[in-house]
Amino acid sequence: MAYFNNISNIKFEGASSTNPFAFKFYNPEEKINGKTMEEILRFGVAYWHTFTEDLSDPFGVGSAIRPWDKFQGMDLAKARVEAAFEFFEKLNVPYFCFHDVDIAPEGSTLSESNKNQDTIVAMIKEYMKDSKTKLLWNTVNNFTHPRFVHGAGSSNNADVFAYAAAKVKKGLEVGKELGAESYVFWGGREGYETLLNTDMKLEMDNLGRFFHMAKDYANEIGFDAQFLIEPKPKEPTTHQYDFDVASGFAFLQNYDLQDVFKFNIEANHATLAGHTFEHELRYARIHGMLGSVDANQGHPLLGWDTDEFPTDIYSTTLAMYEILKNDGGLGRGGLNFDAKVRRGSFEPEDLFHAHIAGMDSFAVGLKVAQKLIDDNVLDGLVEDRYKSFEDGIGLDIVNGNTDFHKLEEHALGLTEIKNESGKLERIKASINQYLLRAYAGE
Ligand code: XLS
Ligand code: NI
Ligand code: NI
Repeated sequence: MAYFNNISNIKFEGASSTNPFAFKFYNPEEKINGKTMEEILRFGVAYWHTFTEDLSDPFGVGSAIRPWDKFQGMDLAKARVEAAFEFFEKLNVPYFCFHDVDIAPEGSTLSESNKNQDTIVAMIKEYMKDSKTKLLWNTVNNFTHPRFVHGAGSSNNADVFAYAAAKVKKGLEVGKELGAESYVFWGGREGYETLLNTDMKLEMDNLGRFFHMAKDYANEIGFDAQFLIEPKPKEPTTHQYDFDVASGFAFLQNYDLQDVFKFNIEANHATLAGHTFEHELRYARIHGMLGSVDANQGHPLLGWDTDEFPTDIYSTTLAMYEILKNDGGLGRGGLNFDAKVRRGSFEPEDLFHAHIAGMDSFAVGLKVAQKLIDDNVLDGLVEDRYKSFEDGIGLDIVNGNTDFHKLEEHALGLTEIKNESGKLERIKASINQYLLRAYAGE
């Protein structure tokens, strides 16, 4: 059965196209520095926001009109799979991502839930045979159901800890069955609401144990996906244990998990943590921990994780700059649109417009970032800014050939300290120039 009858395959038509159902900048075959856009950007569709989401918000019920909503239960789950693969094909997207509960309804027992999942996973596997779209990552939802009210891997209740582990065990099996590139742990309720009733040390230790057992099981079944932690500072808890990349990295090192995990970095989580998207990408990149990206954006006037589709090309440019600079690019990760259409964009075709907007925005970002790198726009300035570490006392510092005695001696000998301009406005003007040149097709 077809669900998007009025929409045909989305093609690249170029910057001057007026067709709302065409890519203006994302040309999957176009090569950038020897690799195609499709290979570099590795776009993924988030199953939950696209096929399961009803667009409700804390003040309003769902508004989404979805042609598959006439079904219920397992029939609905099956209809969503049909719709999903039609959507993937029409959008020509290489990847998708899901949580266990996005694809199949939870049963009244764990074994019933597993059985429901088995049915849908088998169906997805069949569809994947005739589709180019592969599984970027899967995960399990250990946060929505009331049993997770006090957390999952960091719950005070050992039964809940066990239940969460059983769900992840199944998630790892499903990931292996469908050939997932990565496996995500988003700590939905891994944090606390108040310290007044919380044993923080035990909760964090347990979380560490949880991750080790997950890795052991993945090894046991031969599931070699890249494990990813997705930091978020708050929501739904007041404080999440994987607050941002820096605290997540400290956690991983404390529990000797730094070689097992990388980070899945979400733009909107970065801004909720008081960082820019590119800060989080840079922090992960310089530590060899950049694994994948949840591509979205927050609203500058709202404090909530609004998960908007990314359309800010300034931000996508700086993000792509970090990604291109990352050793191996996105590796086994990708750009997963963990993004939902606005509540007012409730028509099925809005799902296409939203993805086209996001894909075009990252394509622009990719092209501009590559130019900034090719023309040495930022690197040259940065290198120049740190040139004092290339010889003399600076080189001694960098090589570890100095100590406080020698540094004091150097300082005492200084008659004048000269700083130079950081040239921020010049840099920003250059970025604007490169963005506008991209529009002009230069
Ligand atoms: C929620 C998270 C979630 C993860 C997957 O804020 O972004 O959607 O990406 O569980
Ligand atoms: Ni996310
Ligand atoms: Ni999020």
